[in-house]
Amino acid sequence: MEHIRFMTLERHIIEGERQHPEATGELSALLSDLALAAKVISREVNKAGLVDILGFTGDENVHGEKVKKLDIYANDMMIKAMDHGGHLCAMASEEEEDIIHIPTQHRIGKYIILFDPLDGSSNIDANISIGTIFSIYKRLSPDGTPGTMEDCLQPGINQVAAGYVVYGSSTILVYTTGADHGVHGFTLDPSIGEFLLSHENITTPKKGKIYSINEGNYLYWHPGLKKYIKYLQEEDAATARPYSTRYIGSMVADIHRNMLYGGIFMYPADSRSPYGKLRLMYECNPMAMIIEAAGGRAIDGKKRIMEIVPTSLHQRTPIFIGSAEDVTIVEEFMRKEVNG
Ligand code: P6P
Repeated sequence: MEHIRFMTLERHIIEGERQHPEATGELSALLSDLALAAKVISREVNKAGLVDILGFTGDENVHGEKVKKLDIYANDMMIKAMDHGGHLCAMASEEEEDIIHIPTQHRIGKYIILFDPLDGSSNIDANISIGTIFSIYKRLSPDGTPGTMEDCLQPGINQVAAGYVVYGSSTILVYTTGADHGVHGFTLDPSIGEFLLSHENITTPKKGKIYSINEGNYLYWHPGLKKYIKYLQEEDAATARPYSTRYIGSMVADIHRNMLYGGIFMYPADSRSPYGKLRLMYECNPMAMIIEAAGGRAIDGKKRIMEIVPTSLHQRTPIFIGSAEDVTIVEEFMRKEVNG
């Protein structure tokens, strides 16, 4: 009988920690606290249609966007699950203007976490997959002191861990602690409340046949991008064209699918939004760490997402992310067009 590995997320984290001789167990404990938040958020997301937490709160978040109750709930759960574990010196959230300090009664740790508690929340009422995205760094400021904005504003190459949770037909948590330790996916079994290893060592195909972009913005795109999309729509069996277009409007779900099947997700800059829409620190950097660890690429159109030196917590960046060859082709289309 095939030996089924009953590997829980907690055991996987601890076994992964053993591969890091310098590990103190703090990162493992932090990831476990995160998993608890994901379980609680998953429970609420999966019953959102039944409980009166749908609909707009009437409030607006720091970006002036209408906020759904589940956004606030997810944000509160993330903070409550991690603010007392003693592993963090501060946090930052898409839902909060400034950094979130650790309450004075709790021990201050050596990590920083930045997160989007519920990305894609405009899809909640239509029961479309949404997600949580997180990015973890080691602090730069002296141990024992409150975390600082400088601790948060580190380039993506400094991340020590990154991951996301997709609340879809099932709840899957995907994380990496770096390319040399791979990307692993865990599916929540709600009957036992455990995330079980379901996708070990995820590697993304070098080239795919799917492209994901909001074509409604076509008029405003860079000319090289227009040419690239038309190129994907031409017929050429040797290069698997025409590609299929798949766009859920939920970054985590779109990128998760493309990482497994192959393909490219794009949220470009355009003439109306010079920096695109997606946030560098808690959307693009963590997704970039994961896709690179899975063998893919993530650029802003010119350079690696993870090499962008951040200047503000909520800054946006264009992003082209997915199968390495597909990202390289669109990069070439845009370079040629600029240089003529
Ligand atoms: P558009 C969801 O609101 C989100 O932040 C991402 O999850 C998603 O990829 C993107 O915005 C969709 O934006 O402009 O295509 O609706």
